[in-house]
Amino acid sequence: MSLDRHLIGTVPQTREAAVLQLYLWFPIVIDRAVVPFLDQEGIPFERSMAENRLRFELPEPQLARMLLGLGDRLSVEESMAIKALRLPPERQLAVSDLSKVTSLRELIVLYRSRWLQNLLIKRQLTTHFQPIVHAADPTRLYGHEALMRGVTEDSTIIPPLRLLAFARDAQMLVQLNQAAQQAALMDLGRHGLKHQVFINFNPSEGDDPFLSLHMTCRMIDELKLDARRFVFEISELDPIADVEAFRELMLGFRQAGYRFALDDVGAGYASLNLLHQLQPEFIKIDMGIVRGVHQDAHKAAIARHLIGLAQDLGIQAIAEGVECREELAWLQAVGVDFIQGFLIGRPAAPPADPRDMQPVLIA
Ligand code: G
Ligand code: MN
Repeated sequence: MSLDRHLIGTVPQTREAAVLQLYLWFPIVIDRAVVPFLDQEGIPFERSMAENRLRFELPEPQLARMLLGLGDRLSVEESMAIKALRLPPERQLAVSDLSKVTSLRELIVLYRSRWLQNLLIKRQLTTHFQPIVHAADPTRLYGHEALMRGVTEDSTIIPPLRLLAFARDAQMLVQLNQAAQQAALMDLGRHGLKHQVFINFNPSEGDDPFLSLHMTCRMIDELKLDARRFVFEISELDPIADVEAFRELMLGFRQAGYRFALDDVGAGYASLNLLHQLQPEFIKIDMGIVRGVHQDAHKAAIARHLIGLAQDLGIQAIAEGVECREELAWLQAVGVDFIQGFLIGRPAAPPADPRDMQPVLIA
């Protein structure tokens, strides 16, 4: 498939010696978080107190695991302050090597990119689907939100935030999102889902915000799926560079039958502007406002006004993160259109059927 070639074509090939030496120099004292981690993981190292330096001689896979672990434990600032040098095994450190010293941060980014490239090449992405139901009858399914997950060889599920953080570091957001959207379309068929599909889409990735969307729509065409089933969720957590251009591009997709939702409304800073600028077909009210809405006068006022605003503008409102019956009852009374949340079903593959929830929802 053409999309595959695009994906793999962008992955640089690398070849490394089996064992590498690594030097790490610490700015003042060797970070107290680092040594306990190395001990706990049983990673051998040689320590020079005089130079505030650690030296490792590790097989590359172990080196990679260590660098990923350090990446999780150190802040960006900390890893930038630590100097790093990789050398072939048994090579003595020479003055000429000093020009090759980088920061530990650079090495972490390099190994994070490799890890992510490997995941994409092996297609270790899967999709969990979370039901979105009609508020007036929560046993009636309206559609599903497709949520990306990584899945490693030993079936460990990797949360999307980790994948996105690695992809941002590696400047691979476009590839990751495209692969996730591709996986979502395949998984949709695998589970025989027939309703609406909400797909997350991040407009601030890469140079062309619509590149991955174009690819996804081409695949929807190729799979002979109905464009009117698809809603693209625009996250407003990252600012959109050129809203005017963005809105014009949306037009083409709308003419083909696609619809848009503004995601996380209430959590960002520009949602009200984006409402009139982008005129989405749906808003998704952020779970920060929804959770406990029945017992918090401020959240209640905000939610009521957002839902009223949506109604005035002819936009359908989806409440996200509904976890208890009291929240559901409050939202039904105020007239929200759709409900999503753990009360109805967690993201899962295959997704829970809301008809099985009847006793909980009606009691
Ligand atoms: O921002 P976005 O709408 O894409 O967020 C969806 C995320 O919210 C998913 O990762 C999902 O696991 C999580 N989520 C969905 N429903 C609930 C809920 O009822 N409670 C909590 N705490 N998280 C939820
Ligand atoms: Mn979303």
